[in-house]
Amino acid sequence: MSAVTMPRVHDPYPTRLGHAVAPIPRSEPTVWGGPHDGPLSAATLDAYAQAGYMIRPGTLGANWLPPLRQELERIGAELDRDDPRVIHEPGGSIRSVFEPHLISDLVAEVVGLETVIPIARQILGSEVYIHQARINFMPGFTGTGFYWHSDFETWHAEDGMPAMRAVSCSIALTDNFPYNGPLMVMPGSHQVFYPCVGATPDDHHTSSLVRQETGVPDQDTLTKAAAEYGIDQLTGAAGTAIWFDSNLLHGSGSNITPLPRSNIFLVFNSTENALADPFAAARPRPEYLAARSAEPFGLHPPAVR
Ligand code: 6CS
Ligand code: FE
Repeated sequence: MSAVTMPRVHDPYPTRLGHAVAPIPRSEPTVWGGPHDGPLSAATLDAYAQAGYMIRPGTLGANWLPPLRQELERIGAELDRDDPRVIHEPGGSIRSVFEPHLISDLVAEVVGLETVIPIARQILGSEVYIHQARINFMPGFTGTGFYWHSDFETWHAEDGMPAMRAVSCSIALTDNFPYNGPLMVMPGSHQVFYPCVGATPDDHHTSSLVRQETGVPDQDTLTKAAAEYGIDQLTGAAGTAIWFDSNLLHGSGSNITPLPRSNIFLVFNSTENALADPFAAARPRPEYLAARSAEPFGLHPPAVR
């Protein structure tokens, strides 16, 4: 038999196209587990499935915050300026650091907390692994936001994530006020996939993590989505987690206040949703942006030394 590449049978979520395509209804559930699979009640799971997000204050107790803030500063200071895992703001300050859970034991401990991993497993109804982790530092005065996007659109197109079976957990390390660039979401928008126009540029990830221009819905689409779903602004004290579906439309504005806004951002994917070849990019992104081994997190505790 000759070695031909078989075309993909059918992509339910086409994107990065040459022309506009109408929105596509989601074909899989938002919540995959039930009330007996973890700490969340049926009512909480229902509310999450409806809105596509939920807010969990006290995910990190107050005792965690000072050591974690210190750890973040240490990580930021210790990593090389040209380490690819470090993303800078246009003005030069650090915007994000990827793979913090592999750099810091303390951050790895956060992933395994009882207020974190059982929720990821319950929502996704399976074992889970970290698809992507980052620390976002939004400095005061100069922090820039993230334009409206669905994470799943990027993970599907550029990382080859097959289904919407991933959930993000953003844990605030500083207070989120309405005025320091907090997350904004369109509740309910996770039920629709918005195909985006424009092919993925080569090495897109070197620019998209500072300013995403490919893989974002056009203004007309966003106007209609905002009219249909409205916009919620998510504020809360340090230690609060925001859980949101991989396909929820979200973004944030800039932060010109003196108050920085930093968070630990963990993306859990189901071990049953392992990455394939990218659906709309020439090659997969690096491992620090999209882990390609779907080993369940925490099933094999490290051997006692
Ligand atoms: O690249 C990522 O994986 C994430 N970051 C951006 C700016 N957009 C897509 C996704 O949320
Ligand atoms: Fe995002």
